Amino acid sequence: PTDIKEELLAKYPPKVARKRAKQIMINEATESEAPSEILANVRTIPGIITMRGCTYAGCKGVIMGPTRDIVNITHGPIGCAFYSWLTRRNQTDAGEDGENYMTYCFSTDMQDQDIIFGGEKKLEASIQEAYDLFHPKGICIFATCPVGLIGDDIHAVAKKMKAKFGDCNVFAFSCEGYKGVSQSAGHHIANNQVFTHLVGENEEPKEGEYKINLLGEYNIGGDGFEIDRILKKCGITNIATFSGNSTYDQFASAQYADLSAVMCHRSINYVADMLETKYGIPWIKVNFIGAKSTAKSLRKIAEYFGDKKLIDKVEAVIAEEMMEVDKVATDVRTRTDGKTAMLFVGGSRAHHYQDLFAEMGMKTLSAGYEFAHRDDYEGREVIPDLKVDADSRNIEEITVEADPELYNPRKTPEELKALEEAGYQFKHYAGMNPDMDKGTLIIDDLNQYEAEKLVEIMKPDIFCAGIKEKYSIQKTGVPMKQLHSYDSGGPYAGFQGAVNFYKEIDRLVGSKVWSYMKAPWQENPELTGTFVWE
Ligand code: CFM
Ligand code: HCA
Repeated sequence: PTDIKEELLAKYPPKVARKRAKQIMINEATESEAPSEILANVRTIPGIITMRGCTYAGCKGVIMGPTRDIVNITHGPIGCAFYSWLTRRNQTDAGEDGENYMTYCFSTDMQDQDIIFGGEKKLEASIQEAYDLFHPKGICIFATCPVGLIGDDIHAVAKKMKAKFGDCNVFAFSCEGYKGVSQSAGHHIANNQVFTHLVGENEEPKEGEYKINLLGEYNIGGDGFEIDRILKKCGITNIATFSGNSTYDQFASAQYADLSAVMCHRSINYVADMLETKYGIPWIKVNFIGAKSTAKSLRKIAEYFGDKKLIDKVEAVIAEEMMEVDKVATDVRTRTDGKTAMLFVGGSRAHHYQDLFAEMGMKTLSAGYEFAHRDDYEGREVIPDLKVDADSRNIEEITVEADPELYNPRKTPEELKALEEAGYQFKHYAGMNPDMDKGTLIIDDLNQYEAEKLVEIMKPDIFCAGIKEKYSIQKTGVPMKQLHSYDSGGPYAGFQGAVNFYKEIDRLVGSKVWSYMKAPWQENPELTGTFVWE
């Protein structure tokens, strides 16, 4: 691995190589020159073709995108709205009320004159138009880069319109694309505003047994539907999913859950903390990617409630569901055992999906996140040591206090202690690194050049990333699976999802088609371009 790391860095000028060296880690490295910590959540070096997206994408697309009954208006040039319109495969069930605005693309369509003279009036008119047409429960406003540069006060406009309507919650997000170093800043901006303006609004308590919130699950490819199916079968009530297949009312009722189960730690861990501080709801980390992880997560939820009825039900559901899972896993393993994978995805899937590959007997050679923070690699223990820089300081940390009426610790200190003494871990995430083999390569903010180089050197049986990586990897003759959009497949979460995944990966790594494929320049060397570094 040290040689591979050096080979990856060899092409860079010294200054770039020094910085990238801190973002490429040999797991549990003993070599003295290897860093014991990874550099993450820092700016991408200009000129490098990153896999990352922008802060607006993280806010409007990732967090707010999956909520169907809020009208999301992009304040900016039309491209920002158009290119973030239905590009994530977050599915939704429009429900009985049928209120679903996801299929619409709302934008103020800023023009040159709005940039010069200001866009607030146009924004106000757009909010009015959306309200008159749909009378939604909520309208959200998203700032794009030019809005921040010209200084439109989107929050003042939102406040004014909310007061004017009286029956529609209007609030805004200062999520200009450049606001942070990646999508991650956008998650934080979105979640802060949802917590401030929406969570807790519903004054009518939610009924149900074993009430949980599912945080950081976005229903990509129907993952949330499969998780909901399993939870329902176990008798667990899901009050609110943040934010897959969610509604305004779900966010507004989150204070009524008795446990927060966190899937994607990166995009939402601070909301779990805020729910605990304000309402007394404890949180645990779960993972529904992988059949074994799903079973483990269900058991963890059941253990929290500690009710024999639930514990027995969960065991019965696991036993029933695992029959099909085991049957398919045993079959595919005859072909997939010992094969290798690389995973480079946003901020949690590069970790979670290793469990699915492990169930198929496949090894992860190298993995990394686009924009996760050190705690997602090394575990939450490092949070107190995280360096605050100019970019992270730019993202607001909101102060939350116990709600004078609604704060209610769900467990007594004695109950919590008893659980912890039995090995139960609250607020715990050990990160990706401990789950990876010694000597594997962990790389933050991988780029186009390094992706191709890695594949060339290590020749994995499958490479997992996003759409920007897909075709360049396929041209190297290695099958590529998108773990963002699932290439139109899915769900991959839960038990049925695991079965879907095994079958698809089995087909992909077993296919002969890749070995027959030659890129034009491999057959006609004269088409090869050579870049000379001066
Ligand atoms: Fe969390 Fe996500 Fe992900 Fe993410 Fe994303 Fe996504 Fe992702 Mo694409 S919230 S960090 S910002 S699990 S959109 S549903 S697939 S990069 S690994
Ligand atoms: C985003 C969304 C994205 C992009 C996926 C991809 C998603 O980052 O804005 O690059 O293929 O999951 O849709 O992560």
